Parts: sequence; structure tokens; C-alpha cells
Amino acid sequence: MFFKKKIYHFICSVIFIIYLNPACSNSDSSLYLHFDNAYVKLPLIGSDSTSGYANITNRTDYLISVEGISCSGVSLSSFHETLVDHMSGSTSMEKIERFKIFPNKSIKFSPGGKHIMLMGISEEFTKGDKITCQIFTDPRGIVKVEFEIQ
Ligand SMILES: [Cu+2]
Repeated sequence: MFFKKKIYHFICSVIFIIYLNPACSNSDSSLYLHFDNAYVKLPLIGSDSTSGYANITNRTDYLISVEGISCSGVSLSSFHETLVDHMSGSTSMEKIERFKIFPNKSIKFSPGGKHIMLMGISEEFTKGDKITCQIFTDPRGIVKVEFEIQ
């Protein structure tokens, strides 16, 4: 009886390890491009535009080009970069058409730098909601990412 219980425990442990080890779930396409701390700032009252941030990691051994983004409940989503004019100190934004992430490297989208620009965001969204975005990559296709509204 004791022996049987031990075998059962062993089998459970093996199953547990297989399911939790990311290396065993390579079939999950969302893992090749990983988004950490993906969030969107709640738009200011009276505004329907806001920005999103994340730390994006290329978990493959090849170069990945990120070609675009489309988010549900948002009219226009794109990648932007904040530029600072060092002479005047003023800032402006420029659209990034595409960007590359080297194998096993990360790119940080953070306040004051690169950001995801969301224009025409639905008024329905409130803090804690999730915005689902599709990220288009070459190669591989589409990665689905959820950005939490903060
Ligand atoms: Cu912008």
C-alpha cells in the first residue's frame, strides 16, 4: 500500500514537472517572444489616447523583427519612440515602423522612451481590465499579449 502511494506520488511529480517546465512547452507559440510587466496607463479624463509598456524578450536563437501591433477596443495601435531635443528640452514622438530583437535579448518599452501608442481607446476600459493585443512578427507570425490597465 505504501509502495503504491509512493509510485503515485512519483507519477504526479513527473506530470507536474512536464507541465510547468517552459522548455517542455515549446509548442506554445507565445513563448518565443515574451512580454514581462505588460501594462497600459489608464487614459487621462477627456483623453482617448494612452501608452503601453513592457519588457520584450526574444527567446529564440534567431533575429525577430516586430512588424506591428493591433489591440482590441483600440482604433489605432503602433510603436512610438519619445525623442528629446537637447537644445530646447522639448520632447516629441516618432512612429517606429518595425524593430528587431536579437536572439536571447530584450528591448524595454518604458515611460520616457519607446512605448506602445494606443489611440481611440474604448471608454469602457477601467483600471484592472486587460487589453488584448496581437503582435505581428517576422518570422513566426502573431503573439497574443494582455496588457493590464493601471
Ligand atoms: Cu506616442
